[in-house]
Order: sequence, then structure tokens, then C-alpha cells
Amino acid sequence: IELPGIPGETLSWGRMLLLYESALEVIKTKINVLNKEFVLRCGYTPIEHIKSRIKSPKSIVRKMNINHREPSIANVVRYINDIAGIRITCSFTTDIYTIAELIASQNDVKVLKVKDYIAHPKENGYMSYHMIVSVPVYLSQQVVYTKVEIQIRTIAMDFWASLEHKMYYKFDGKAPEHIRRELKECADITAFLDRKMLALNEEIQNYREPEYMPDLDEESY
Ligand code: 0O2
Repeated sequence: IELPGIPGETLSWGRMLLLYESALEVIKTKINVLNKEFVLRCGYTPIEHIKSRIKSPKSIVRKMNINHREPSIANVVRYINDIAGIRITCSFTTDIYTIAELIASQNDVKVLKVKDYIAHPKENGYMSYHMIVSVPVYLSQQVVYTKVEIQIRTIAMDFWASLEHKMYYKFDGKAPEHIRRELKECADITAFLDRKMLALNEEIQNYREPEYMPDLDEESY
């Protein structure tokens, strides 16, 4: 059963929360398994850390108001994709796409939407890879596919996004022009840093001790 197909009236807030919290557990377990297998197979961990949250009622109502919708349970379930959210922070951009592909290729994961703000950063400079997926939650009487928003980004992108988030709320979306401009500059520096660090990491990984080559001009004895 798809959650959006359930009439809102039959779904209480308590049951709705149970579903979203359980969906978060399902996806967290999948990611932990993938990460551990990755360490065994490749000898390094692509994931630096994982954070998850259930969107606060205040934030849900704010988003519904922005979208001019009545915050009924049915509307919330249908129109808000990030009630259950998980944020994965990686060291390198290549790890982001590897993890996204591994999650998307699992049979019981349905990918509903992808927004690649790394390939196409937002105007303010925001970069991150977003996936809306739905995963099965096994209840006693039914299986309910429930939406989770997965945000995957590098440490540098995360650093930038948390400052921008603070700025947005501090100024209620109307930050002074010079702060917005400087943050955009920081986003460009972030993208540059991520590219540099990736290239350096690749060089370090591929580095081999140069083999000893006899110097032909050298006199032997
Ligand atoms: P909060 O307070 O972080 O929860 P859609 O899911 O496609 O129907 P939505 O929700 O606009 O529509 O999608 P999008 O663009 O993928 O954004 C979802 C979340 O990504 C946001 O949730 C933020 O957490 C984050 N995000 C998106 N754009 C920005 C940005 O410019 N700066 C920062 N710092 N974070 C961003 P909320 O509910 O908007 O906010």
C-alpha cells in the first residue's frame, strides 16, 4: 500500500509518525550495511557520518503554509516529502554517487525523485544530492511504502549548508545582499576544494614508490 493512497482520515498522527520513524530505521540499516560492506571490500569508509530526523510539527506547518495548503494529515503525507529525512556526509563527491546508486539499486527501494544540486547547484550556491525514496514498512496487517528524503553531500557542502541555513532563519529569508554574495563566493570555494581534494585523494591512492632505475651515466665498480 502506498501511503499517499491512504485517506488521511484513517491515518492518525501517531500512526503516521510510527511509519516515518520505522522507514528511517529501514533506510539507516540499509546504509549501515552498505557502509560496512564497503569497508570490507575497499578498505575505506565512504561515509563520514549520518544524521536523521523527523521534521518538527512547526516546520511541517511552515512548509504547508508556504505551499498554501491546509495542513491535514492527508495533505502532509501527500505533499511533504521530507517528513523522514536522513543526511549522509561523505568525504568525496564520487562517494556520493556510489552511495546513491547502491541505495537506488535495491529491489525494495522505490526512487520517486532525484534532485542533483551538485551537477546543478541552486542560485544561492547550495549543493547536495537529494533522493526521495519509499521503502516498505512491515506492520502487523499491511506493508506500507513510506517516503524518506535522503540528502547526500560532502563535509564541505554540509559546512556551507549549515551556515546558509542559519543565515536564512536569522534574516527570515531576507538576508543582506553582501552576506548572500559572500556565501555564494564560499560555495564556489567549496566546489573548488571538493574538486581539489578528490584529485589529490586519487593521486595518493594511485601513488606507487618509483622503482629503482640504474643511472646509466653512473660509473660502476
Ligand atoms: P529544513 O528546515 O531544512 O527542513 P520537494 O521535496 O521536491 O517536494 P522541497 O522540499 O523544496 O520540495 O525540496 P528540496 O529542494 O529538495 O529541499 C528539501 C530540503 O533540502 C530542505 O528542507 C533543506 O533541508 C534542504 N535545502 C534545499 N535547499 C536548500 C538551500 O538553499 N539551503 C540549505 N541550507 N538547505 C536547503 P526544508 O523543509 O526547506 O528546510
